[in-house]
Amino acid sequence: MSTYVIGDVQGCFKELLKLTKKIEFNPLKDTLIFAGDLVNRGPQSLEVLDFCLKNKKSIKVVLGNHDLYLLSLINNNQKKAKTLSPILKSKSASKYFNWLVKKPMLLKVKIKETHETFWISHAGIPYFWSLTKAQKLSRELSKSLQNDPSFVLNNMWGDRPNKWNDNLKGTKRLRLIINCFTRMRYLDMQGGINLKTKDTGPKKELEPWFVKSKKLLKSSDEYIIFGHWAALNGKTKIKNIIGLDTGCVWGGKLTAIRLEDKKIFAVKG
Ligand SMILES: [Mn+2]
Repeated sequence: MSTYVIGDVQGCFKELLKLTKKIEFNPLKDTLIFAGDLVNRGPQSLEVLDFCLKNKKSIKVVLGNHDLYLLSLINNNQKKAKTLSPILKSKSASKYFNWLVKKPMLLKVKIKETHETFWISHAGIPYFWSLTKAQKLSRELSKSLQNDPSFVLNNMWGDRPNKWNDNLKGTKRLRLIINCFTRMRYLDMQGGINLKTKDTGPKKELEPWFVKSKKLLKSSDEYIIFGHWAALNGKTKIKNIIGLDTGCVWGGKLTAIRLEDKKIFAVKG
């Protein structure tokens, strides 16, 4: 019985199969947790979703920005969008929608054997929330997404506001929650999230979100795991904050971590 977290698959179905072979995934015993961005850009997004639905009892997912994009396209009945078109045109589009729309922004996973706790979200957890607050906000967002998907999916676009405040309401609130969980990479000097910059070269006025988020982890038994930021190639230089996006869709690797012993498994993209 093992629990694996897998980085951004982005429609790379062949690599996903190779990886599940490498870890000897047994759907009757093991759990796969996807760190978001199952779909888009890669060639076989539909096959990735079919794999997930086929094994849904042993699969957990947190939503990534590309997954939300897919939900918005299905919700608006759009049929064409480059690599997502086969899903949009499929008779099962609503089946994929109904499965994905129930997925959380954040997962908390406790491993019995080691007494370790892993907080998993696609982009990370910003320093201005506590872990408990992040969990509450993830639940709040999921509730809105399920009660009124059109409202959430049609109002999530945009980079503002970029600073948290407990009094935020309506679309501003849901947009910032979504952006923190699914798009965040850097913080600016005012402590807001900066959504423009991707590369990891030296920055004068920006710092990676995880530098400040170290303080959220109160013991060495707690970890944050995220995907989304391929340019990091998994490196945060912070022991308890683990990046899993190793850019499979860009010719890098698809990476998994086994939570019981934190062993890393990877296959070439
Ligand atoms: Mn992403």
